[in-house]
Amino acid sequence: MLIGLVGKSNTGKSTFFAAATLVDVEISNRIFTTIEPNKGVTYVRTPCPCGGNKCHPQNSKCIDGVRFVPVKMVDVAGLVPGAHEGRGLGNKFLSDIMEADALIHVVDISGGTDEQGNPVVAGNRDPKDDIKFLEEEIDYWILGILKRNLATLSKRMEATREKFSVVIHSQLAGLGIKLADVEDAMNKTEINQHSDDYDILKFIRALRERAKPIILAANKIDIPGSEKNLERIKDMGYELFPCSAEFELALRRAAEKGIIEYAPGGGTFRMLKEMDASHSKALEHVQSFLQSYGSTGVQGIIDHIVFEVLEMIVVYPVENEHKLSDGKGNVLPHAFLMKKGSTALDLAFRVHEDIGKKFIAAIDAKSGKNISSSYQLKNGDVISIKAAR
Ligand SMILES: Nc1nc2c(ncn2[C@@H]2O[C@H](COP(=O)(O)OP(=O)(O)OP(=O)(O)O)[C@@H](O)[C@H]2O)c(=O)[nH]1
Ligand SMILES: [Mg+2]
Repeated sequence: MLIGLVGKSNTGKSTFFAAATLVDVEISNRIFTTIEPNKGVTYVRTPCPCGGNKCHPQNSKCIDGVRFVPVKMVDVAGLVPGAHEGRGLGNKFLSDIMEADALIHVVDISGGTDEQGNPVVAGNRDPKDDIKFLEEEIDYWILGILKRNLATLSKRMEATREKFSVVIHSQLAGLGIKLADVEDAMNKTEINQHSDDYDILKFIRALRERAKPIILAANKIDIPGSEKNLERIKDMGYELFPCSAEFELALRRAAEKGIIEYAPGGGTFRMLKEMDASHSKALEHVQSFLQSYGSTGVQGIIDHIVFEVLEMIVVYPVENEHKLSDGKGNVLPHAFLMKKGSTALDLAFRVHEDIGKKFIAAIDAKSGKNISSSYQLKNGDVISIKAAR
């Protein structure tokens, strides 16, 4: 699972990335700070079936009964309108987010960056004007990829009698797009090998909406005036998720240094060490922000994209359904992210291909009941799979 951070330059993508992954990356108030992509690991939060009692995660973390499951994240260079015509850094680096399952479009909701990403006085730019261009740039980029070989592919199609959807799918294979996504978008828009750019773009839009969902992060909500912009743009029908990447980064770094106790996504923190006046004043400011907003919003956006938009659930395979452990006695060792609708058999294959092939039965460890191979997994299920030896 990979989440990509995209948007105009200077909106706070790298700050969001650093807050989410604690990877040290360059952050600055100038245009095109990031050129090469930053890659790291972030986590989604979900209640752990251990309920705060001792467990032994091997591929994730558990803090006080909250399981943090890893998800990859990539932060790329800023995109400017007209990138597909070569403006700014162009859109070649979009290939860095090619394999992302979903994208977070980071918008500067304070209106403090102009069209290109240069800093301006907050409120001087309408953030609404930054929302639409990104989808268009991504669509034109996909159009470029598709058209590059379309003529050759059409000939191949005539020769091999392959379906048009298969040909298109092979052309877009590097984008992590499934054949079912292509077929679905084709049914909605009816394109064929003779379609013009206008119709192909309609198809691409339908494809992108399904295969690369984008959610809008309204970043820099801590800056005065941002709230007004947020409400105004929400009233126009946009769904925006407010956040302050800067505050989340400050909290996570302070927690890392042992200055405060803070669980990512939490609504509060606890001071552990005395601080000088300016630092403790800054943290007081963050505390009062948390009191009004409930959280910085960063963790909530990551959780939303994985659980709601991508419809994933977390499932815990165990060997011993009584002790909820693996063969070595590790309690709840593995937490797997799986697509909603996955079955007990899918989980068996996920654990190991051999276990999938030799599947005999499965037990729902919470109820102790036998379940069939076609049982649809629920979020938080603890499942013991029995396979032939
Ligand atoms: N007030 C405030 N400032 C922020 C926030 N997030 C980022 N910033 C500031 O915005 C500026 C740009 O941040 P970056 O994270 O470097 O932005 P970027 O989108 O990665 O920029 P490029 O790499 O150039 O595309 C920096 O000065 C950050 O400190 C936030 O939530 N609140
Ligand atoms: Mg950056």
